[in-house]
Amino acid sequence: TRTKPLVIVTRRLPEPVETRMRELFQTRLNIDDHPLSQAELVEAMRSADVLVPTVTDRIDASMLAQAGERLRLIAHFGTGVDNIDIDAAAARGVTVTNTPRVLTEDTADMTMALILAVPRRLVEGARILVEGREWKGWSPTWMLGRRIWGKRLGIVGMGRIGTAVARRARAFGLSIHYHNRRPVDAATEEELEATYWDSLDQMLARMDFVSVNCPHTPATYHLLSRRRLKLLRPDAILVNTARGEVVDEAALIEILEENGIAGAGLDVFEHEPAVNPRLLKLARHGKVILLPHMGSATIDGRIEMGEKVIINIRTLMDGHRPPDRVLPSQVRA
Ligand code: 8YV
Repeated sequence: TRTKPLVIVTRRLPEPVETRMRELFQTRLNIDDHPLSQAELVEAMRSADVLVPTVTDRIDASMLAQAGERLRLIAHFGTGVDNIDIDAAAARGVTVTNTPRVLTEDTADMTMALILAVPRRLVEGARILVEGREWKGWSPTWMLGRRIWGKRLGIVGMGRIGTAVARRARAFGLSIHYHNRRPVDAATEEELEATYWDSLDQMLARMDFVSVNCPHTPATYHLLSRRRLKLLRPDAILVNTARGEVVDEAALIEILEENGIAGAGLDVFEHEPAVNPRLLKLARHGKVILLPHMGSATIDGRIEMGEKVIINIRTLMDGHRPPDRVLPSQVRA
C-alpha cells in the first residue's frame, strides 16, 4: 500500500474538511490557528508533500528555495494567488492550485451589499440605534442617502466575480459598464446590456459606482493610481472586494478626506490586517464602510473551497493534472 502524502495545512479549516483530509492524507493541522511565521512556513515546506496555505501566508522565491525535495504541490485555500510566487514554484517543479468558482457568488453578494450599504448609510443608521444615540423619530430630511437605481456601475475586471456582480447590479436598476483586458463574449455583453470601455480612464470619469473585481498581479498593482482616482466624480462611490494592492490606498484616503469622492466600501486593504487609522476615522464619520476581508466568508463556501483543495491534492497524487492548476502566465498577464 502506498503511504499517504503528508499534507500540512497552515490554518484551521471547517470541521468536515479537516475530517475528510485526515481520512485521506497524513494531515498536520495548525491546532491553535495562529498565522504561521516565515520560519514556520519554511519548516512546513521542508517536510510536506503538499502545503495548504491561505491568504495570510506569503510564499516568496527565497522561501521556496528552502523547500524540501518532497514538496510537490501548493494547494492554496483561496482564489487569489498573489501571495505565492508562482514562477519560483514552477521553476522548482512545484504545482500550484487554487479554489476558483466556489466563492464567486458569495463575493459578488458582499460586493453588492457594499454597493447598497454605502450610499444608503446602512451601517451609520444601524449604529445610531445600537449605540443608543438620540433618535428623535422619523423626519423627512433625516439620514438621507443617495439613490442607487438608475445610476452607472463601472466594473474593473469582468471575470467570474465581476460578471456575477453585474448580474446582481442589473436587478437593482444600475447600468453596467466595464473595463477588462478584452471584451467579454457577445452573449454575456448582450445579457447584461454591458458597455465595454477600452479606456479605464474614460470609464472612471463617468461612473457613479466603481467596483474593483480584478486579481492583484504585477499588471494591476495600483491600477487605480492617484491620477486615476482623481478622475472619479465627486459623487462617485468606490467598492473594493478584490485586493487592497489594486488601489493606491494612501491616495484614496486623501481623496476621501478632501471630499474628492462621496464614499467607499472596502473589504480589503493594502497592508492587511493593518487598517490605516485615517480610514477608521472616515468610517466613524459614515463616509466609508470597512469590512475585515469577509467577501467569501460563508460556511458553505469555505466547505466547498476545502473540497476543491482535496480534489486538487488527490488528482495530483493519482498522477493526473489537478483541475485548478494556476500557470505562471495566468498571473503575469
Ligand atoms: C479568502 C480571498 O478569504 O480567495 C480569495 O482570493 O481573498 C478569500 O476568498 C482567502 O483567500 C483565503 O485564503
